[in-house]
Amino acid sequence: MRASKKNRAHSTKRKKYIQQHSASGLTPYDIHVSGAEGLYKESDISRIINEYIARAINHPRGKPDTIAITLEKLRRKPLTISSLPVKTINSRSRVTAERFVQKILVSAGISEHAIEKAFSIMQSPQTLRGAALVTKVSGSRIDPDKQRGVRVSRLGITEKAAGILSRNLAGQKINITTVKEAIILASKVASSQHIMAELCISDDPDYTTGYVSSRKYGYVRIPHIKRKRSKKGGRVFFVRENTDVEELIEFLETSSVIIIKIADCSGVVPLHEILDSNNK
Ligand code: PML
Repeated sequence: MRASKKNRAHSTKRKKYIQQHSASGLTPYDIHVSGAEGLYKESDISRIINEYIARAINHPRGKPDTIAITLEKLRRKPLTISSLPVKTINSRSRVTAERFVQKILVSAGISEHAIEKAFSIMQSPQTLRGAALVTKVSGSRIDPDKQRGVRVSRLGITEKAAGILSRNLAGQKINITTVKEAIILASKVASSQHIMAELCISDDPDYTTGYVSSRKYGYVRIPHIKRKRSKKGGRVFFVRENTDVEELIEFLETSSVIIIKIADCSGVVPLHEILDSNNK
């Protein structure tokens, strides 16, 4: 599901784009409101569509003008993976949150320059619909469509694994859709050998917890990573310098991946324990 609204500041450019391309679908001049993905059994489809529509209509980023829903039959069996272990760091302000992000990413092999680049992408007023790909040392942005980024698609979780994940998250009082979907996405992303780490800051103005994820340290939730009411945010995937971009985009956008096994979900963990954990 993709929900968007017209960007009134670009209405002339938007009209021109629609004339030249198509009347439906998203133009680069629309504002992203919300999106959701999943792999589901046929019998669950109508329930899920209703849930997605309710979510799009009630999103804190505003009322959408367009909600696009696409259904696709899977042609191949999905690749099966385990979820990343989940922990929360005890950041109490934006300053400590950014410092923790910096420390974890540097320990995961990301250069300070690449981290600065990631923060500057997320500060941009134009929220990306997808993720930016940034090389881990030189900090170059290498995804081809800078307005769109790369969309992680075709990802899901089995019913059994979803039940275990929900129970584990409930134990930490964080059993909400936002967290579950972020863990599923981060686990697919981390399963690519091209990607060293991910930084995510929600673009939801009411949601101020982000995360840093990697195979090395797992999914680390970072409270207070942004100011309340800010609509800025996004995702950056830090990739190896010699990444085959086409191959990576093909994996992220079109290979189906499903979580069948759930890793530990700890509560609040101090930075030194996270850095000592090294799951690799
Ligand atoms: C999003 O809005 O999709 C990002 C969600 C980040 C969730 C972080 C967490 O609380 O674990």
